[in-house]
Amino acid sequence: SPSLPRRLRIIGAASGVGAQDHECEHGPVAFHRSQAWHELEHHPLIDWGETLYAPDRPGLSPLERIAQLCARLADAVAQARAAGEFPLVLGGDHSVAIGTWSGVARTAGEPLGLLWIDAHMDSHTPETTHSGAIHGMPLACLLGRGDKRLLGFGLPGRQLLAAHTVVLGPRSYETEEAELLQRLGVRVIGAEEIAAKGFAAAFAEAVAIVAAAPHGFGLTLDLDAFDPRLVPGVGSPEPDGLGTWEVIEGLRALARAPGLLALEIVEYNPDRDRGGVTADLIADLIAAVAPPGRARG
Ligand code: NNH
Ligand code: MN
Ligand code: MN
Ligand code: MN
Repeated sequence: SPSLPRRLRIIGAASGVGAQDHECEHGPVAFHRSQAWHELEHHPLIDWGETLYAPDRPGLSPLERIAQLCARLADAVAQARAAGEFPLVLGGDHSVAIGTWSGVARTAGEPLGLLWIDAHMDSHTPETTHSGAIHGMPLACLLGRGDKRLLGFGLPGRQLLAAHTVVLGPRSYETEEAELLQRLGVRVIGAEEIAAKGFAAAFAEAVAIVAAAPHGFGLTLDLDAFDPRLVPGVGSPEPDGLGTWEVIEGLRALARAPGLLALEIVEYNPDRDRGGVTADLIADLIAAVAPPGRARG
């Protein structure tokens, strides 16, 4: 049965410095100004909490800027949960996941399950990355592997239970990150497996694994998981990918799971959006997890 309606608090995390091009830093503000948000903002149980920015002081490295943003994001997420609200983080490049899930794990008091939907695996360490981009590393950080400056915002050690973490949808990755996930026992359901068994079956299998985590679980959705012909406004488009309707339907079902603690949607790049279709999708995804509420007026 559905858990009690909780207010959904959107927290923008306007970072682009974790990616090779920085355009995703405009994602949260562009969405906040979009027609799609304008139609959603009257929902009585959805509020825009705040938008956090990576500090811009000269002399800070990308990693230091991300570390400072993630520290503040972890606190903002923890505050939302302490206030009884359901945090929904909107990025920004995917490095912000380090802050989001550190904050959620801290309030849960134990490592979490996490469903990571992405065209990529985001499981490099500074030793294995080919690009140097920190948005290619956040899942490794949350599993306790990576630069120490990115590991201190949540629980000591790790924020996730590898046995209750699933990467769904990857179709572009490097062998080192695939090997790390395999070593740690993370289930990866790649694009080929999804094509073979169908999205609904793959999603159900992923949810069964993450929702079995004893202290709750989350979902992080990298918009590049979708087919860029349908969802062009992303930081790193990759050919092919998921359909939109199947994922919206999946989220509707997921929102009823009692253990779902937070949601994150990342890598929105408004500069590549066409006619606001990606902003429309973000609004549909938010509406899919929002508690039913009568619109005012
Ligand atoms: N694996 C690549 C890297 O390390 C791509 C990461 N890009 C993403 N991740 N958009 O979701 O840079
Ligand atoms: Mn509102
Ligand atoms: Mn990603
Ligand atoms: Mn990605």
